[in-house]
Amino acid sequence: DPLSVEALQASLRSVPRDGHVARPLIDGRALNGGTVRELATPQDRRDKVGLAYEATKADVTHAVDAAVKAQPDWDAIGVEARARILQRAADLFEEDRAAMLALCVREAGKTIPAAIAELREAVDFLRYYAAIAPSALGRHALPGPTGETNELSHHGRGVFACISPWNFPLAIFTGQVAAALIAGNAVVAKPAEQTPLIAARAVALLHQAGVPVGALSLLPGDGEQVGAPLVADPRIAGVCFTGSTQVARAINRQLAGRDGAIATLIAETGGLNAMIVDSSALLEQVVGDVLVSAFDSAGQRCSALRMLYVQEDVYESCKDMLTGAMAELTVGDPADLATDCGPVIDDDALKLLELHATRMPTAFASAPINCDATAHGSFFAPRAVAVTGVSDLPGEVFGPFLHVAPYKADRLEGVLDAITATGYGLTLGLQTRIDETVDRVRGHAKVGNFYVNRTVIGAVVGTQPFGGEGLSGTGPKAGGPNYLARFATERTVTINTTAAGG
Ligand code: TXE
Repeated sequence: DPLSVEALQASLRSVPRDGHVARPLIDGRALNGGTVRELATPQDRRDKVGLAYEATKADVTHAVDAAVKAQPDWDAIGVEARARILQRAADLFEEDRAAMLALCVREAGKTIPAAIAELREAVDFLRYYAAIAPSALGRHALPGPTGETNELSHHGRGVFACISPWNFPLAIFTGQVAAALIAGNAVVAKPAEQTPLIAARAVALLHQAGVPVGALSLLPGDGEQVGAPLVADPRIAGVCFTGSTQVARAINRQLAGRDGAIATLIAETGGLNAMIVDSSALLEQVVGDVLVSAFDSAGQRCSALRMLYVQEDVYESCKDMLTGAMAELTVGDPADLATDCGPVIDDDALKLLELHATRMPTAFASAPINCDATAHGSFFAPRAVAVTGVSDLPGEVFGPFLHVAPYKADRLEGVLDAITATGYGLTLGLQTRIDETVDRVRGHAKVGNFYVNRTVIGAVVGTQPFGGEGLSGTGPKAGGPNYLARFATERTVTINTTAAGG
């Protein structure tokens, strides 16, 4: 089976370990850029992956020039033609899986199963948007009086800036770009500075599939040098952003203050996600779900579990079971199939987690790191600390760090209020065997994705469209039926069919 984990692991070895390059790619031309960034694996900084030639300010302007020029033709070919191109891109992504997976593992420090899930999600975005776009963005006749016809149609807004994070360097990058493109926009994409290589690979395949080179440009570089000037360009009609709440705010302010069109902002940001476990829950299952929710991808998911509330009568036994299970986690080299939890993205992320640890009580449970791995990589031992509640957290803590608190059964609404009071509203989990509790929590929770008796991560395209409220983002949900409409503008055409010569 060519898709088995073992077969993929073998084919990964055929991909060059070093020498990958990302350059500003504008109108099909690969440019020299300005700053050069050396990219190494998060698991071992001595292990180089490649180089990024980062875009200059002039490159940003040229990319928008090319996009403005290419957009009308791209819009005019129609949604069915664009859908065929995205389907072809999905095929190419699947054929290129060894290289894509190798880059996810080496550039982003993903474990092999996490890399496979990421590639799957990227392909799902391409296929799902291609499948729904013809009806979601098609032409519709509207009812009206005799003597006239009315029609509603969708068109690209113009040029979209797609600004993506490092934690899903392939899936989120592809999802944003695919949505913006299929709606008829030209795209200037700025991947996270930590993960431009995988983005460059994706762009090459999208071009090969038939996306015109002017309609999709790539600008490697960081937020300040490339992201901010891109957003500041008055010709940008919309920004699709995933990342921190703070940067989403900065982009919003910048869009509000600049000249040009009133731009659309679609932002998917952080979370302070909780799970509530009552005393009817099956604790064996709870512990398994908690480990995956909190520590998969080293906790670097916006959906990841940060705050576990356990009803007081099962609190101590739940902690004991969690302690035992965490000691069994394998933390280390993500390329090793036995690894449950790999490194965090870089030393800045590591320092933030270490700082947070100094401000929290001592961990009651942790997972041992494979010692060979720590010396040259950004490894943080997954841990669990006891707190009084979510208000003890300073904000989003992005890594394998779980906070646990007891609650009294008659304080369930109080717990939900505390979660709401954080301002974030992304994922929430509930573990219970009482239906009435499901209804109570469901009626009270202000979150985008509510999960019962399972993990809080998942977000399967087309099945659990993903996105939050409040500090967690603007909506609509990625991978859902209403997402594409935000990338398009609507036009009506009314024709008086009784007019002379008409
Ligand atoms: O995100 P940033 P970072 C959260 C998480 C993490 C924190 C910082 O809490 O610890 O954010 O991570 C670009 N104008 N999440 O620094 O800075 C930037 O180059 C335009 C949650 O990686 O928000 C990158 O491409 N663009 C999250 C993208 O924005 C700017 C995933 C995200 O970077 C910019 C990642 C600017 N002024 C981090 N500044 C999730 N929801 O999954 C930066 N960028």
